[in-house]
Amino acid sequence: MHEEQQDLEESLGFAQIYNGGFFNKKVKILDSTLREGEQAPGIAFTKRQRLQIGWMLDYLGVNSIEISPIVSESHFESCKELIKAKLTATIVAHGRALKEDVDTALRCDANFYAMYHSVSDIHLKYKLKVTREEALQRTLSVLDYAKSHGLQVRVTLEDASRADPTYVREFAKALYEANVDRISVPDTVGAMKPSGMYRLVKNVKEAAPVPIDVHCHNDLGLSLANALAGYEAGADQVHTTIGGIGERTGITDLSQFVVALYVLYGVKLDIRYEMLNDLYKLLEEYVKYKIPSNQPVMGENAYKHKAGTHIAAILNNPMAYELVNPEFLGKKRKVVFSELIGKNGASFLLKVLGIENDETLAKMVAKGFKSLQLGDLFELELNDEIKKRIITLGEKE
Ligand code: HCA
Ligand code: CU
Repeated sequence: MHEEQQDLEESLGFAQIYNGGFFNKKVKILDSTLREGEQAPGIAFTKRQRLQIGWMLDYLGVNSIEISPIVSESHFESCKELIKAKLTATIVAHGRALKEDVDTALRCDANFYAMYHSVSDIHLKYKLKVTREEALQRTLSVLDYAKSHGLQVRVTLEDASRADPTYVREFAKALYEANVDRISVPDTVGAMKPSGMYRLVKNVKEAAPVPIDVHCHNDLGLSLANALAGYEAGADQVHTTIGGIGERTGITDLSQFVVALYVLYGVKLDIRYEMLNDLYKLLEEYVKYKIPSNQPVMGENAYKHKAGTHIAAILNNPMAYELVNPEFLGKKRKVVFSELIGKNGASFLLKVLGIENDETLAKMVAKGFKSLQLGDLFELELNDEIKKRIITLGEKE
């Protein structure tokens, strides 16, 4: 067994038994920061920023980068430039099921077009004002148009999660028979439980044996769980954005998905995990949007340890309170000194400062921290340099 995988098994312990072990099936990542991400309120990229994000995503190793050339002239040019850059990732031009949008994608020199058409009755009735039959015919005719112009085509069954399952099957089957290359199964308003997402993907897969994408919105905070359920059901590609940004509360977060896949499923993708931190910092710089500190995986607090008992344990083995080594993601482990420091934390601090100490002194310092009542006082990065300064560790609490 691979050494890293063994570490993972140790960090998961018996959780593996409840989780059912590793899955070991790779999956592709389509990042939609430049399309779905820009639909997030308050977020707009410049052309230079779109290119920079595209390059970084490509270097990170995502399989596809989605962008919509139909939004504006600036988006059109960004899409065209990204295609011209000949990145390793496929540039997916996203647009409506309209011939004019296919023409726009062609003018960008796109090879891959992703078009969306609603399939739920609520959308057909109130958004598009068409019947189910018209919706299908319209989509098939644009699919045919796009294919006849040499494009590879993905069709998104928008609002699939709220649509009639029988109609979804018919729609998917017709697309398959018309040679669609991929079908995207979105949970457009975040209406799925993980078990529901699993069944939805199975439903589409049974009707159309083509590669399936899943695109999960986070309206109830389930976008990661639902993307993983879709993956378990056999989806071949998952949509993500940096920071999970997107329309309303966004979609599955890129870092959370790839890290959950690694930790819980033992699946290491061909991506540069250690670059994730830089990528997230880049987003924060461009959008003046702070990744919330308690956000899983990339939040600032994710690898900070504060309670005295926790500090004592991680000094012996960080896995006691961490599933993943922060360095793996380009992040740092930190210790927070506060009134919760406890005698082990106090002893550690004294040693870092070069002060030999015994239990009495450590207890006095811990008491001093407690009586200050000033909350968090400072943080220290727990790196090898700091560790070297410590001679002995971890007296009993
Ligand atoms: C949208 C709809 C979409 C499309 C997803 C996809 C959704 O905002 O235009 O093409 O895979 O959530 O249904 O983002
Ligand atoms: Cu969406």
